[in-house]
Amino acid sequence: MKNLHLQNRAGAGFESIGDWSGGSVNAEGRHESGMGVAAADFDGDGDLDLFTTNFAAETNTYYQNLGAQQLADRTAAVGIDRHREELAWAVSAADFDGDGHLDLFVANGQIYPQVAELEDPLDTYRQAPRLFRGGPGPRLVEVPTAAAFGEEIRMSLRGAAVGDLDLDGDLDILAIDHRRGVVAFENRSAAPGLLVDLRSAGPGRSPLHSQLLVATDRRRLHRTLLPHQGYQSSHDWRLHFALEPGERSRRLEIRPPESVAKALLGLEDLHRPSTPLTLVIP
Ligand SMILES: [Ca+2]
Ligand SMILES: [Ca+2]
Ligand SMILES: [Ca+2]
Ligand SMILES: [Ca+2]
Repeated sequence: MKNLHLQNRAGAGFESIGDWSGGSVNAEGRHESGMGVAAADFDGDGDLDLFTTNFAAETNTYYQNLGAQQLADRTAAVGIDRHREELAWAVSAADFDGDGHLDLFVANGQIYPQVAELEDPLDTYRQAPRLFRGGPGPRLVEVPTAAAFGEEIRMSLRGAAVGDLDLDGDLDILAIDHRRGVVAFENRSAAPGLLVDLRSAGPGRSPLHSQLLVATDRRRLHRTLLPHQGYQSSHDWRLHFALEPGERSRRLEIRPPESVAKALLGLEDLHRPSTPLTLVIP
């Protein structure tokens, strides 16, 4: 079934644009069986790119946002065109190892326990979750399961929420296993970042969809407050930033969704592990 890419016509409803935006099919022109979706500025140009998870026998798909409502399937270019046999659900693009580059977490698990009777080593009910590490280039490099999760785990995961559970500045994961219930993955990367807690001044207003930009001496990092994504999950509302070694932050800028107004804040050094920074949007 094709993905729906809907453009908001600002009070005039939504227009389905996936047939010409490129978002309704993959690079092979095929419709996929979408399960979850994550939006983040993966390529660092300021707009939101998309990761979709798909059913067994399909890849997960990365759509790079080219601007002008055009999406390009760059799945193979970023290196996630593997593990087609896995059935994926939740997905999150976040900087789990705190090196300044977005990584990717994918929760996997079959829906049919009967696949165990097939005795096919590739088609199993319990499957490994996957963690891919981002870098300065576009490639995502898979972290071996035992290195990523401490052991060769196999689960049947569904939803997953990402947030700093233990308040040490790095992002942990709470996932739902279909049989075992909640599973917590504590992040032990020991590379904390800064968490920014956006609040709105006054009742009836929300910081949702606000964008935070951190300008450093090397680049510009964008994070958008979109906590409701992945698969049936809601993440930590605090936005997480981490920088490369030696990188220095220069400025933090808030872009509320409903206006072009900007709030500027000078920021000396995001490398300081600190309590979350609370910012109130005027
Ligand atoms: Ca982008
Ligand atoms: Ca990273
Ligand atoms: Ca943590
Ligand atoms: Ca930790």
